[in-house]
Amino acid sequence: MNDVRYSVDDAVATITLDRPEAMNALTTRMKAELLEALTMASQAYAVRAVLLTGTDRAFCAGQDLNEHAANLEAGLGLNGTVRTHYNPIVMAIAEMGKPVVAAVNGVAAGAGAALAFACDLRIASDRAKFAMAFSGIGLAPDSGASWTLQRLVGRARATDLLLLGEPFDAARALELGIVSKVVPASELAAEARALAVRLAQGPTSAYAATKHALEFAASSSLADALVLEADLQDTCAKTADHLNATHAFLDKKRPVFEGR
Ligand code: T3D
Repeated sequence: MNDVRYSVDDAVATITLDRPEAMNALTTRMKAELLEALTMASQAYAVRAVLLTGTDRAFCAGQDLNEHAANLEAGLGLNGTVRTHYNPIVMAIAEMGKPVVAAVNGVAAGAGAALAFACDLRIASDRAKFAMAFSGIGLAPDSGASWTLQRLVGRARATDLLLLGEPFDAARALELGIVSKVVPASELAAEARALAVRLAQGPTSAYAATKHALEFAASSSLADALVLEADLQDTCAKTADHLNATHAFLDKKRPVFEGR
């Protein structure tokens, strides 16, 4: 991989968008590499949490507009990238049976912001900035932003942010509930890593079930959500992690989760 870095340590797969000269804006190659990295993280048994971040002063500036303009001029339109790249990337994050943490180190714009929204948890540097840049270039939201943002902040605020496209800083993102924590820039990498390691030491199957339940319940009736919860709970109840943690509680010990 050239523009995306992938490494695994302490059961955490760290995926770093690494094209700082263009604020980690997404080219076709980079999107293919990001999808490859997410697929590797998803399939690796040894990986139990994922950390997504960017190099230098940006998290991700969204679609690379130089490549985009070249496609438009060549009469290729979007060249199929929403269906071929963005949608599978977002689904890979959503369907990852492991928690995904976004460490938003700087600007997150357009599809870059949507990538952060697709993650399970977001922790931001005090230098982070979000820009729903789609309307600014005459596009509608993609990469799931129409789905995720209104679930994070409510429909009225999502409409405001997406139609007006006003950038907002990390403090505002915290107020809106988009990020769960804002830390000084110098502390972001360590804080985000500590969070990811904590999740990697958790009950991986229960986390996968929790993600599944939340996603399903977001667009289903209470009755249907209850049915799925019962099924997922049956699955969790059969895991060694559940049995061991139950005994650990009764023995007044700290549970050790092995992810199985
Ligand atoms: O195929 C499709 O397009 C469909 C999919 C679309 C999904 C999308 O993501 S649409 C939204 C695309 N992204 C944007 O519209 C964001 C454009 N960038 C900005 O609004 C601003 O650059 C930022 C808010 C991200 C950062 O502002 P600022 O003031 O901190 O930095 P800057 O000076 O504007 O940018 C720094 C450099 O990064 C600059 O290059 P230079 O002049 O130093 O050579 C700038 O051109 C470059 N850059 C920033 N964003 C992009 C980019 N280069 C290519 N593509 C970008 N998206």
